[in-house]
Amino acid sequence: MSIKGPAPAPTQLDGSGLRIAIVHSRWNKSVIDALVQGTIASLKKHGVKDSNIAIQSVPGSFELPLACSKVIAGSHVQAGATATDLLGGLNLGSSTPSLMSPRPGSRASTPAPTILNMPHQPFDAVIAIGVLIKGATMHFEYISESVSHALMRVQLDTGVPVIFGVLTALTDDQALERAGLGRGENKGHNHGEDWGSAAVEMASHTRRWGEGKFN
Ligand code: RBF
Repeated sequence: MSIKGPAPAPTQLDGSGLRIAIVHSRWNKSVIDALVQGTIASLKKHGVKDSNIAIQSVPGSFELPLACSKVIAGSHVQAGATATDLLGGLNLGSSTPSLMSPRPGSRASTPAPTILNMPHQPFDAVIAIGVLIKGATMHFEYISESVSHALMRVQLDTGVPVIFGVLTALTDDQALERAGLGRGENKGHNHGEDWGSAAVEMASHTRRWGEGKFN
């Protein structure tokens, strides 16, 4: 029996109001696919709606930090644009274009039901998923170190939790076991499940703490 692994969160996790992005690399894809599936299952188990989960991919782990940073920034732009569209879609007075008489080519010409289906909330957390397997080159060390530092920087710079879903494995077997795909008797544990719950917990904490609530 191992003593490793996270204890359950002290309070019930509720992801029903959260919007979460998963950004994953495509190196070592069979392991990545299992981790992404484990993460999605965990997010849904904690109440995150399908429509509030966005998935993006990049070539390798080295690309993850920039991608996370851009995805966070872009979701703020998207939320702002949707809010503007919603306001533009309302008939606020004679000088304001209404849905019945939109300016040609303006955002206000978008039908209201479409606008209402658009995401209007920036991401509450981003989960970065990659699999680095030590090979014969120094790449493993360089990439592992720079990616972990850079992902930490993204979350501290943006204030949006970035969940560290980057496996650093010495062998293929280690990577497989950490995705629940072990080839031996021990299938291992899919760490994606922990990353999904960590995202919901950290997103909820960050919101609450941001509002000055500590109970
Ligand atoms: N990316 C990974 O996500 N996992 C790896 O195990 C991995 N190993 C690499 C080994 C070498 C020798 C090189 C050149 C790249 C490797 N990459 C790996 C890709 C890297 O993260 C990145 O996508 C590319 O270097 C392009 O910037």
